[in-house]
Amino acid sequence: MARIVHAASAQMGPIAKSETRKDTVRRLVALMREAKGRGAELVVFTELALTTFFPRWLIEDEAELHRYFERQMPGPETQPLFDEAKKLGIGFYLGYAELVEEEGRIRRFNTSILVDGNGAIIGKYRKVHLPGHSEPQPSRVHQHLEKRYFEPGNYGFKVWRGFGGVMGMCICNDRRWPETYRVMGLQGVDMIMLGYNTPFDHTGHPDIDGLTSFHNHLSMQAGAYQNATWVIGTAKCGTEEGSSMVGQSAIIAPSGEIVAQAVSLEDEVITARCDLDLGTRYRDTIFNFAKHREPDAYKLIVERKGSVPPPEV
Ligand code: ING
Repeated sequence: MARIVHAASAQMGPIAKSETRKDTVRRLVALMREAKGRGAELVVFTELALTTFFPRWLIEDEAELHRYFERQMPGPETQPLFDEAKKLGIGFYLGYAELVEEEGRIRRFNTSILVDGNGAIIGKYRKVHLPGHSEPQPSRVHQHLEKRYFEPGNYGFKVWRGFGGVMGMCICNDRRWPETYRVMGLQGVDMIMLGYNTPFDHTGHPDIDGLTSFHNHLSMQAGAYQNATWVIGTAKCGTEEGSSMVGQSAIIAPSGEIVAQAVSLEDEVITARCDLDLGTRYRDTIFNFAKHREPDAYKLIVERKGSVPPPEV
């Protein structure tokens, strides 16, 4: 029997610094209801979906910084989203800033969860690839201080059974790294969900930043095709506190084709009928890892993180 998932991506327009959790949860509930009304059983929200993208600022007061974080999930302010999901019978991916006490210390992660149609959390992921800097950069109009506010994720890239298939998660910058998709691809993932906050001025090099939209879809389409998986990427977009961020939320098939794409820079729901067995057909042919990959040929002796010895001439 065909494994069909009716999925939605719920793009968010700007979240102002002044918006409360109540405000953002209200927007998320409205998007969830629209997704359900259009037949979706799963809706993918974005990265850090409960607040403005605060890593654009240097925040030196710890109490102020921690106001952007969730100490419980669900907590009193996010419980209405879980309640609505259970009432509607729809699952969701949600990105948020996580503050926990683990191993005897306060730890902060850029986190996402996967919640099933009964409102139960079935998966949790912590962002591995943190872009930007840990110290403010004098030359930048907007900072990008994820390395200052979050630790790299310590869960790796896992997959979970749900919605009739094998589900995976990542967050924003993770989508630019082939390893993200491959580690889940080697686990037989059928659908990878992710949210992103992607400013147009990240590097400060106009020739690179001018390709932000192209690189956004290139990363997700390549990851989908090369690992025979659906990819759903949901933006937080528009001009948020002066920072202009790319939209283009998309639902991408294992063929690499974009089957649905947002056209605004506001809250917008897009949907698609995702046949998970399309991925199976690619995994049985072109990307039959067991038949065609040569792991022994890929072994590199990497002496230090990120460095590869020069080729022997
Ligand atoms: N944001 C951006 C992202 O990876 C970025 C950072 C923007 C990197 C543009 C490269 C180019 O989409 C987050 N939050 O990771």
